[in-house]
Amino acid sequence: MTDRDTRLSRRTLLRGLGVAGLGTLAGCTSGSIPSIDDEETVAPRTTVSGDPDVQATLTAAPGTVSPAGSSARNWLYDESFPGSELRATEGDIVRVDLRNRLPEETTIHWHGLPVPNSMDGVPDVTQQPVEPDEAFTYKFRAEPAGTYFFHSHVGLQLDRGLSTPLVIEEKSPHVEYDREYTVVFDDYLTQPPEPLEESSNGGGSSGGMGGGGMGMGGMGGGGRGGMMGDLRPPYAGLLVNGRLPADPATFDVKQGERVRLRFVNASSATAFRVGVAGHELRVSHADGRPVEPVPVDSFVFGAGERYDAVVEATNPGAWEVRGQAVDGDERPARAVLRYGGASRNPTRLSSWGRTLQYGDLRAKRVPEKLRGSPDRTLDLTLSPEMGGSYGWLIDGQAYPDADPLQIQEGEHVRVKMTNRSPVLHPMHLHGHFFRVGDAMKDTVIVPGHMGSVTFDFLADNPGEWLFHCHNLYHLEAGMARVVKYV
Ligand SMILES: [Cu+2]
Repeated sequence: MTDRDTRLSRRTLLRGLGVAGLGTLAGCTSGSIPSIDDEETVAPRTTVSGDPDVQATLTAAPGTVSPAGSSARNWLYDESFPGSELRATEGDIVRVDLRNRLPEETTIHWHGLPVPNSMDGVPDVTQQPVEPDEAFTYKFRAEPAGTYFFHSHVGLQLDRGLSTPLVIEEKSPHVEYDREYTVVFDDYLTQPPEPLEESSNGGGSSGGMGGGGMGMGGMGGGGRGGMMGDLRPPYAGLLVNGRLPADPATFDVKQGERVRLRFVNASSATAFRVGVAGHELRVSHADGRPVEPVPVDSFVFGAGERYDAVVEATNPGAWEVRGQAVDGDERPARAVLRYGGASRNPTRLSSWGRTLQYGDLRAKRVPEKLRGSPDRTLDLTLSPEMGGSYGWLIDGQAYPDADPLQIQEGEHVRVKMTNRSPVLHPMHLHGHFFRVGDAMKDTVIVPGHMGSVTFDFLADNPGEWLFHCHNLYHLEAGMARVVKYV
């Protein structure tokens, strides 16, 4: 298959004074509230009218993927895996005509993007699913800028390959860079996905959670976590931009360039620990939202999370971009950051170094109304189903047989999640960004073993929005609720 690495060479202007000023402010106290900007509050999204600035026709159909000599029948958008990146500039009107040539119904969900509720792509909640040989038009305004992806929200279709990166470019980025690449991590299933059952032997296994200091020692397979944990589909490998480690994607750079890497975790069931050998990562965006740049050596992200990072290309050679499954024993996903003239054989990552923590993230802007105490607090327990069947519950209920979480427009809503299970859950809220710590995100990992995470959001986008675990198999087994404006 063709190399789908996205290349874009560009030089952007830094609004230097503003950035310096915020940096000083942010450095004052840890835990202080970042700069407040009322204008950043996302207004309710109404259906957009007018001619589109970006228009695409997307055909969902069976196709063949063949990373590194393997071959699998899959379901794809426009026969690409992952799909060919869709790009827009912030403020653009985007129109996508989906044609369903699958043997089943389907939808598209624009992950992270607060679109009008009717465009959100959740079957039987925001739309009737699109039947085979039928079509559906999605139309929305591309804002705010950020790194996103879109995917089917029907059943386990995401794990068949129906996902595509979506980049909305800023008009005025807060970081400078000369070149950018989109780096999509995924898990690779070569057979049709099946719901997991307690009796199934998924092939991978389990174990602890994302935050723990998993070192390099346990790598290279063999190390199945012994703890009671999660089932895992029988993945054939881990991918970067649709490629297995034996035939890695290559990101060419020139010495002296600043390279923006847009990392997307488009997997169905894998949290990745990611690092680039020989280089520091200056994390500039979390789930597409700008943050004060924070230098780290590595980060962990769960299914549905995104990070952008700027790498200074000051260390010539060929270097491994590595993504190790936190809870799987597959060979790590890899790509190559390659300077001109370097060999294709990269220097391996030798240490994870300092790993990004959520507490390091400081959003450039947080809505004014998320300061202070909430109008409503939802206290939710995440837990496995007891009694032998494979199921995942939010507050004791399994979607779709679950009560909606009711909120009212204009409220400051707080959601507190406690994880009474041994595995991590990347929890995702549709239609809104939420504040977690001092970051604005749309997906957040709740660690296992009584891990607890609290986020706050402003109820500013009326409708019915899914709130769910982005581990597809947990979602399919019930780990979702509808957040309903009443
Ligand atoms: Cu989960």
